[in-house]
Amino acid sequence: MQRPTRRQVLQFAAAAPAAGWLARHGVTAAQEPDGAISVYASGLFNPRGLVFGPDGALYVALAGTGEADQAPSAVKIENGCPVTVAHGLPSSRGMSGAVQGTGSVAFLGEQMYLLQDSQDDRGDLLDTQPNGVYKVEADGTATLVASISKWMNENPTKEIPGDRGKLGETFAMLAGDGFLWVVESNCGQVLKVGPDGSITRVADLSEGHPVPTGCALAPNGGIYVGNLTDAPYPQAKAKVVEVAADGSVKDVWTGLTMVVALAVVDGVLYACEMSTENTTQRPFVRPGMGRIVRQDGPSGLVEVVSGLDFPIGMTTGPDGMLYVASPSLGSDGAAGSVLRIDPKSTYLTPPKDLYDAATCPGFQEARAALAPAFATMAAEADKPAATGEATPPANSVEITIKDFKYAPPSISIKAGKTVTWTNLDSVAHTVTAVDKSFDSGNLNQNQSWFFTFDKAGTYDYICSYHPDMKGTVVVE
Ligand SMILES: [Cu+2]
Repeated sequence: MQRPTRRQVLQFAAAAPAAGWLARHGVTAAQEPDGAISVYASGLFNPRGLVFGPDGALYVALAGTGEADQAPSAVKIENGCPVTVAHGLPSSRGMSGAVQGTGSVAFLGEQMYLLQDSQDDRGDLLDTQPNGVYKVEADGTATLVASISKWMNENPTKEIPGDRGKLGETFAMLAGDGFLWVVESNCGQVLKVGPDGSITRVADLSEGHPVPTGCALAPNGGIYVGNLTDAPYPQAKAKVVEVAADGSVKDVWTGLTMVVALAVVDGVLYACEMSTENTTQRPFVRPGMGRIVRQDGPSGLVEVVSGLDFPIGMTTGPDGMLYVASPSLGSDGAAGSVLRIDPKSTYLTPPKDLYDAATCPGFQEARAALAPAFATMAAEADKPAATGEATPPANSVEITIKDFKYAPPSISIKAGKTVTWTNLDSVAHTVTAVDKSFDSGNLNQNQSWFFTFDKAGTYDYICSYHPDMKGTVVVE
């Protein structure tokens, strides 16, 4: 099929800016050009970062099953299916139940490196298998090269987020010229890690908790870095910055949403958005709302493909195609895949039978099990916010939520009293009883929620997004 000219693409963009929307609402999209989107690999346990190795094969980091088992940490794709090349790094469950484990793979020459990204709160791993860079040995075991968890604790960023955990969130890794770039998401920083284990901070991106995520090489020795934003992942508030080799930072692409990965093809930037049009109700994201977009001006974009289920990793192949790993949520099994997508496409949507021919072990079964998990997620995200029309009694006890703290953190009240929490932070929080006896649900900025305590007792509560936020209500 002949490629549309740039003018035709622009005309189509002007005529049908909501093609993704049309597809989601059952309106048939135009015929997809043959080969514009296809399944390159399947049967993956929570695929994350991916890269083509020096042998020309695709390597994929796997977060695993969420259990401390022997699922592979990284695989090589052969004939569309995974072959284990590294194992032994932990897999665990992170915030919102998402599986976390090995997050990225990169090569310096022939040597393979993995970036471990266990759930930030796993302090028990600090001295044994911390987050950081590991070297893959000939027998497939992984040896620690640089503990980024430990280094972060000794070298804090300018701002420390309220949800700071003990390990950090080592989200993405990319091979530079003789060293590895690492993006740490929780505090927000770009690091250089040498094969000798040395760690240097190139840029401190901690201000305002942007949650930097995916990266791609930029011209002149720097990198592009996208950001996720904080919950509830608002529309068009994410961006891509360029971190130059000297550490200076400038915006290069704004107006994006929940960016998790970047790629450059023929000098043009592409962003992978994990989920768009997010809601204000946990888990905020819904399946089928992920997309790949192409830069079109400093704040402009053209949709390459929409309708993806939580895409999380993206790289370019030697063939100039985009390779996209998904889903990042919803499965503990082998439901993960890598799609091969023509970057020159516009307004693609995955055809319904896309996965029918994928036969890697465990894939079809795990994919069938995704449907109910996805349906639950979508229903939760679309539920109306917990805060209703009702107003608390006039003698309610007030607690504010500010700077990731409940103030006052501990109160004593008589049975029958009502407590009202008001979130003054720009990021969302919750008021969630540790024993699950009450839960505010999502509280956006300036939203309030109240609860009447009828029974004596000590009620410990946390923010379910930021479990380090703790409060106590003692009812006498
Ligand atoms: Cu919070």
